[in-house]
Amino acid sequence: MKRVCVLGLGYIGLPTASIFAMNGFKVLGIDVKTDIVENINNGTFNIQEPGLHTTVQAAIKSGNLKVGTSPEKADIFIIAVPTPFKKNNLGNNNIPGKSHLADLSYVQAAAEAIIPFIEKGNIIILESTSPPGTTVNFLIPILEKSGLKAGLEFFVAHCPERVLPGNILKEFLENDRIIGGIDYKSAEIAKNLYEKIVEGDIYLTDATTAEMVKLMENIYRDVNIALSNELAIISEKFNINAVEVIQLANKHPRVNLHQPGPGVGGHCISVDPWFLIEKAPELSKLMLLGRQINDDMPGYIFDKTKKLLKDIAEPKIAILGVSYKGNVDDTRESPALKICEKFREANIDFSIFDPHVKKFHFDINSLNDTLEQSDLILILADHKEFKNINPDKIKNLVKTRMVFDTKNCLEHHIWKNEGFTVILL
Ligand code: SAJ
Repeated sequence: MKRVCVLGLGYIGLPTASIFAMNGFKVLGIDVKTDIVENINNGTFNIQEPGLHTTVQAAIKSGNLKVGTSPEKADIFIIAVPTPFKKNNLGNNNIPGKSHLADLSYVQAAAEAIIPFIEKGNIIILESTSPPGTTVNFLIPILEKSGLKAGLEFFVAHCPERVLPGNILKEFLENDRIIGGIDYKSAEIAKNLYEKIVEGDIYLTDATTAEMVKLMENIYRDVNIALSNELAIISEKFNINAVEVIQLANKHPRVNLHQPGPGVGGHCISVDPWFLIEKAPELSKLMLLGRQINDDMPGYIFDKTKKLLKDIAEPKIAILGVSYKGNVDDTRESPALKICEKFREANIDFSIFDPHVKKFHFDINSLNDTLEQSDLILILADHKEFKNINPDKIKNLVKTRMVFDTKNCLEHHIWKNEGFTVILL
């Protein structure tokens, strides 16, 4: 039975470890945080992801998944730690390539932790999204401190994760995978491993190309969301509905405009473009502009909200949804946080309801408390629960019947029938 050691038990590492365990591998999952390990062992970990609790419990029950804080010898090491960015505070925030820098400290720590355990024939796989060149120029030198030679005595590949938060378990199995080896043999070994689990097709390439592929997938989305956000802002000038423009333009067989929104959040799409901008600042003009447009959206929502409320004395805003997108509890890089901070700075009263988020920088209240005496309902995440809010039931709770649906997720005709003014992006 092959032994797998997974480093990092977060959104990617924990499902990965559990799925390998459920497929007959002997898995040791490692996290540096003892509370994470304890919570996994007693079933109280707080990652909200459909099916994950059941899968983790079954994996532990099978005896194939153990979790702990220090690595052991294994045949396969999978590094699935976060690669966030660090904001540069040297005062040069506006210089492309200097403002946001990839933080590879978790990759470094994970790689250093396994040095004493690397043996001949092992394969080490980096799943974490990384700037181009990381596997070859950053990871290998650390691993070779083991005294063994990469490509000769042990093997290394980059297999970027591609799963969508909210649908991780399904996409883990079904999505095609890109495997970039530091050489052909490394790629082949990694492929033999993943094809035991993944139902999608597996494509082989070199490690740096695989890193670039992963970044471009998310950059493609970021730039296209920026395009639709720009369309939303331009549409306001012409007094037309951007959502309708998008729906109609997408009837063209080769057009796929994305959806505008209050900004791009999460730990992937709003972060990964910076990894490429950092490495090629003078060559990544469109990517940088896309990032800036999306990062400016919270400010636009704030300004537009203020305009909507300009005739109301001491208005109260009811904010619905503060996670970075619908049906997840994750608030990392959430545009809602920036919007709330702007309301606080401007001394505008607001209350928040979010059925998924337990912990946030501002208080989360009940739906009724949030809506009571409010002058504007501001939708910032498209949670499924919001579609079930019956405007007839809440119309007498609010003070002003006005809803700004930045995610275009309500049945607007029903709200209009109950006397609400509906504003879209
Ligand atoms: N968003 C829009 N308009 C859209 C689509 C999304 O404003 O048309 C916003 C969302 O509200 C959210 C952000 O963009 O704030 C990102 O959401 P998302 O659902 O597009 O993506 P993530 O960040 O949850 O997951 C992405 C996925 N990448 C792609 O779809 C190319 C996922 O497959 C990756 O595995 C993941 O990043 C990752 O870990 O890199």
